[in-house]
Amino acid sequence: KGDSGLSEVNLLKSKVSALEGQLKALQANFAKYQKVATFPGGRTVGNKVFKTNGYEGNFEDLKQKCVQAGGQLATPRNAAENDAVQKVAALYNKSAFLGITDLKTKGTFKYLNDQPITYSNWLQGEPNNNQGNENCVEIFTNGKWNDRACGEKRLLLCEF
Ligand code: 293
Ligand code: CA
Repeated sequence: KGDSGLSEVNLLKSKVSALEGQLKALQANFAKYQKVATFPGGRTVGNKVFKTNGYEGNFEDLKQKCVQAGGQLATPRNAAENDAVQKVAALYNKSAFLGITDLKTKGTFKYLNDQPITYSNWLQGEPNNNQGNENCVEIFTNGKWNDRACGEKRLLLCEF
């Protein structure tokens, strides 16, 4: 099995070489589509893409539109993600609704998967549940958060 072992190694070498070429081409093409995805109203943080299309609607409308597109409402889970969402909102000079509410557990804000939030960036004095009717969260163009009535219209900003 000396000879057949060698040719098997050579076969594998050529297959690895072909895969290396395919991977390089795929990486270049992926880099191109990352640019497409983020121009002009998008930002990436790691593998997450945040994107708006400029549409405005109430919370339920925006939530549905993100899911329809294969994503969900933007849900910044750390300062880097919050910065990215802030930059997209600032591009349009509009506040956006986040994927966070206290609709099910009044007073405790949770992600749309019902887990309690582990990162927040509330403006001083927020959340204040103004008029007892603020169960959604808007992010201002400065990146700070405010609880706001879910029926208000805000910028669509999804994550993928
Ligand atoms: C009140 C007091 C304001 C505050 C506002 C928002 C509404 O009107 O200072 O900016 O509530 O919290 O969401
Ligand atoms: Ca508020």
